[in-house]
Amino acid sequence: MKLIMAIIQDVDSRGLLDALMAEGYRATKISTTGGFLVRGNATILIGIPDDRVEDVLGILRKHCHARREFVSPVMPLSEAAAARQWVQPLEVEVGGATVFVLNVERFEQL
Ligand code: 2BA
Repeated sequence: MKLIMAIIQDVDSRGLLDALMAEGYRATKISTTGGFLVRGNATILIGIPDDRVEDVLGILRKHCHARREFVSPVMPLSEAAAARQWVQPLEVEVGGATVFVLNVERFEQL
C-alpha cells in the first residue's frame, strides 16, 4: 500500500477531491500553509494499493494547475529607504502539485 501526500493550491482542491471520489478513491484534505509564501494551500492524503499510484498521479496532473504568483518581500520602510531602493515584487510559479509517495507499513481502520 502507498500513501500519496500531495500539496496543492487550495483553489484546485474541490475539483480534485470530486474527481478522486468519482473514481472510487478515498482522500483527506488538510488545510496547510506553505513556508515560503505563507499562504494557505491544501495537503491531500490518499491511501491506495501499489498498482493505483500512476492512475492517481494522472488525476492529480489533470486537476492541479501551476500558476504564477507575486509575493512582496517584507522589508521595513526604514530599511528600504536606507537601501535607497523600492522593493520589487517577486514572481514565483507555484506548482500544480508537490507529491510524496510513501510506503505504508501498516493500515488499520479500527
Ligand atoms: P510555499 O513554500 O509557499 O512555496 C510556494 C512557491 O514559492 C513554490 O512553489 C516555489 O515556486 C516558490 N519558492 C518556495 N521556496 C522558495 C525559495 N526559497 N526561493 C524562491 N522561491 C521559492 P512549489 O515549489 O510548487 O511549492 C508549492 C508548495 O508545496 C510550497 O508552498 C510548500 O507548501 C510545498 N512544498 C514544496 N516543496 C516542498 C518540500 N520539499 N517539502 C515540503 N513541502 C514542500
